[in-house]
Amino acid sequence: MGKSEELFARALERIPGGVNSPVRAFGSVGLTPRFIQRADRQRIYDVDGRSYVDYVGSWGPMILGHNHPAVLEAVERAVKDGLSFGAATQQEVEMAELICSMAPSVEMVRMVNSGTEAVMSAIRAARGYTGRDQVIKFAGCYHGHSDGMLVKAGSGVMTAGIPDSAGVPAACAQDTLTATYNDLESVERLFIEHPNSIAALVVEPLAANMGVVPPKEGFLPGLRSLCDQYGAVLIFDEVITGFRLAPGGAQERYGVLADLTTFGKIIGAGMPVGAYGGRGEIMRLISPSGPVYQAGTLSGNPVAMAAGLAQLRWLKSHPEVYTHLEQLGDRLWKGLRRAAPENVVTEEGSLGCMFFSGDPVVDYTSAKRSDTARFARYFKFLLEQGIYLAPSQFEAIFLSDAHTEADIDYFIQEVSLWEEQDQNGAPLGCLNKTV
Ligand code: HOZ
Repeated sequence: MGKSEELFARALERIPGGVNSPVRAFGSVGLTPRFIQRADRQRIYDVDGRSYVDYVGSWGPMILGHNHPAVLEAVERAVKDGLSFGAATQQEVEMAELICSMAPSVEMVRMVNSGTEAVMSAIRAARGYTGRDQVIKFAGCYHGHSDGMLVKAGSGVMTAGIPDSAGVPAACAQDTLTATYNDLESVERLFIEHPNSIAALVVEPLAANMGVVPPKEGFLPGLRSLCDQYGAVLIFDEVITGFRLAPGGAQERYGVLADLTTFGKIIGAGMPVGAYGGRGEIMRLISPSGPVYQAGTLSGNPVAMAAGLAQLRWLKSHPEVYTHLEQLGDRLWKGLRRAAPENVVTEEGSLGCMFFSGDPVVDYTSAKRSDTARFARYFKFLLEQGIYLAPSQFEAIFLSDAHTEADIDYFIQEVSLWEEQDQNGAPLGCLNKTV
């Protein structure tokens, strides 16, 4: 038994499911999790001495790779000044100014501690602004684990095949209306049925929690018009796409502006951070300037702000990072299509994924058609060859500026090898190879 297995056995005794977040459990791929000891640039290292090229990047925030010198240096400096004050700081003002300068529709912003908190708070702001209760979300989009958002959610709940979480009061779930991603008619129907009671429509502008599902042409502008027509607040959940698809996120890339936007871990460069922001008219309703209450002792934590400021400043002043991410993405997505032509590769910039189904993937229903047993075999093979993907069909491959063309070519080569073996029903490669 390796050290990871030993730790997992111990963890199962004291932590539900042995993990602190379900997608880490490797349950859907029939394995036990690798316990990670350290990371550097594009690689992570487990407690058994194995190393992997990391395509999870802490689920997105490590866009510059692990241990970027500018981020590390900023954190080291901040730590010496104290870990938390629960008081106003200069860094959080600078962070708010920086976010507003990068995210096109954000005039004011409030820091929180996670993407879940950001979405929960943005929805409360939208309800306070409109005086309405109902919210539209899309099947397969994931907006964290607050009560109202656990309806046909993506990510871990989709991986576990849980359509609606236990423990969510019916009263909370009944204010959540579910539409079909990439299907404007399904949205319009809901607005027609509930013309005066929808406070907000929340959407991942590029869905990245049911695998990666890009918006069809016209979908996001259509959502913008419907929200304007019916007086609902358009919330873009950019926890995954923010500062990644472009310096101004999906809104810059697709040219559609939201009223409110939620951000997550990428702002903290790996530290626990989230934020929500948008039009001043709505954000001024947040306490203490308005009646919508939302608070947090650790919000705007100085060490997290130092890390995030360093990362966002780097991204803002180094546009070549985005060029590199596009080039790496282009190379990988094209290569995967060549290596496994009968599958579907969906992608946008530095985010993508492979579905094991021949049909186009445009929404929750088509995403769920993927052969997850095949995904599990692909995942296991790649893990054994030192390539670390998210252990679920319904998560994205995240590229970072620290990845190299050689990493990408290795990935493609191994997928080619796996594909050949899997098609021929041959045994998988050697177990536990250290790369
Ligand atoms: N759900 C997020 C990724 N799609 C974060 C991973 C997690 O839940 O731990």
